[in-house]
Amino acid sequence: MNILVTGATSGFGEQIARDFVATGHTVYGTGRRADRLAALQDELGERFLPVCFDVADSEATVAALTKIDLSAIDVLVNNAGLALGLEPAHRADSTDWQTMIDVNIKGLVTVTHLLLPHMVAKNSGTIINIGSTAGNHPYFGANVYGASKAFVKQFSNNLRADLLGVRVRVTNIEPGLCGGTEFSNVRFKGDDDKAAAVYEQVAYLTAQDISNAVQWVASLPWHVNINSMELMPTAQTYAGLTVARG
Ligand code: NDP
Ligand code: 8X3
Repeated sequence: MNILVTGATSGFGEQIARDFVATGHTVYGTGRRADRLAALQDELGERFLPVCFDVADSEATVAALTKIDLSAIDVLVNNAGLALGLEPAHRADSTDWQTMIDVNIKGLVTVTHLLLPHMVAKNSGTIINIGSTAGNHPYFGANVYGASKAFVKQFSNNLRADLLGVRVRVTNIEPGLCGGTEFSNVRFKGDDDKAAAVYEQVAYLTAQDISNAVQWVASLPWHVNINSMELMPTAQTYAGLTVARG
């Protein structure tokens, strides 16, 4: 199969790319960091094909992706995304909010809009979106990040509705706390100590766990559609409805 993985320069996307290549597939891996993509190609060989662009820039996204044969893509993994900040909404940075909307929502929509007509035309394809538990459960400081992942969830559901009668599958994977990626380093803008503290003494999910879920979803026979899959570390559970006293 030919797989397009956005955000393949680190974390989930890099592991997903590695695992698809290891199982004999061809991966088009995207990201802004050309050096990371080139290093991955050196390591993985000709079945890893770098496509470098900023998914927040819709013109750049269209220009980069229309250079490849989109009709050949069997699986799209919409993984590129980020959280910025963990402040309550009234103290959050407006630019951070815009960036999360640009990448997590607009970027994902732009890539999907490019790929979907090709999948429908050949009556075959799988779209795997990387949502989050943050799209299902509110938590302190998640404001626009969580809302962007709620968008991804409902967009996935609505794609399923529109694709009735077509052999194109859509899955929303919704991970909880997952360490070993750059997610918190990005969220805390390079404050690596603060990022590391998030994962202290917790048996968190890993990029391998998420890649395993993606590989499984993609490997199922065409008549099986996993609508959504929420994964949490056993050590994590629902936050509960907290109250303020006094
Ligand atoms: P990483 O920060 O390790 O990876 C994020 C990837 O997204 C990178 O490859 C990055 O590439 C890419 N990306 C970010 N912004 C852009 C952009 N503007 N244009 C192109 N690519 C971009 O994080 P994770 O692997 O942890 O996260 C991957 C996805 O999983 C995200 O959507 C995240 O929201 C989601 N998620 C993460 C969880 C976690 O706990 N880690 C849990 C639930 C969901 P580059 O910087 O080179 O552009
Ligand atoms: C990433 C998981 O809990 O930081 O989406 O929102 S969380």
